[in-house]
Amino acid sequence: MLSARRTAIIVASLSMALAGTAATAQATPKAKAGSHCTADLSTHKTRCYGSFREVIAAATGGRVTDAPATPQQAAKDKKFLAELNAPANSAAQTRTALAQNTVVGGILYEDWNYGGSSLTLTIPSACKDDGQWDWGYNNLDDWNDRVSSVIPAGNCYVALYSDIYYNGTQQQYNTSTPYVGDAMNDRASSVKLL
Ligand SMILES: [Ca+2]
Ligand SMILES: [Ca+2]
Repeated sequence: MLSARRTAIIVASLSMALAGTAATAQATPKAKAGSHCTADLSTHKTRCYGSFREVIAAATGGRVTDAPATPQQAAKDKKFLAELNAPANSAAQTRTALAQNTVVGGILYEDWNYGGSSLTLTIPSACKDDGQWDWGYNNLDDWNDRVSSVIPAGNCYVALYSDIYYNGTQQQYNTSTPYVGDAMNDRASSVKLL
């Protein structure tokens, strides 16, 4: 039988091995390519799913379950985009949306032309046309300096900022944008929906 001390050494070696793996992953920016996650803008919690379709099903509270298989297809699919932006079609869905933040406010993509990993921003209710900003994500954390394309949704415009807490240069995107432009590409550190 292993002594407690021997077990501790094995655990320590394993942790070191895992730490080594993490360091390698960090050194390789493409390690996370293809991950599809949601970020809840009122709690700042993120959650990742096996596919873009699963992200959209979760992000809409089960309202949109037939999203195109890839974000690239989704970006060009006008029927899907209309469905994504449609208001909840029953009072029960409206309540679910409010309880679970199941309105999509926008989608951020790692690569140009809606490629690579995606981050779907969820909000409790659609943006209002009042000239004020509605929702924000003051620190993109894992998504810092990665965004290359965006799709605004939920009656929101997406404003990207080059620094956290809405500092630095700012650019606003009012429609699906396959390339955020040289000035903002791989620079966004915070985002507002307005
Ligand atoms: Ca990028
Ligand atoms: Ca930045």
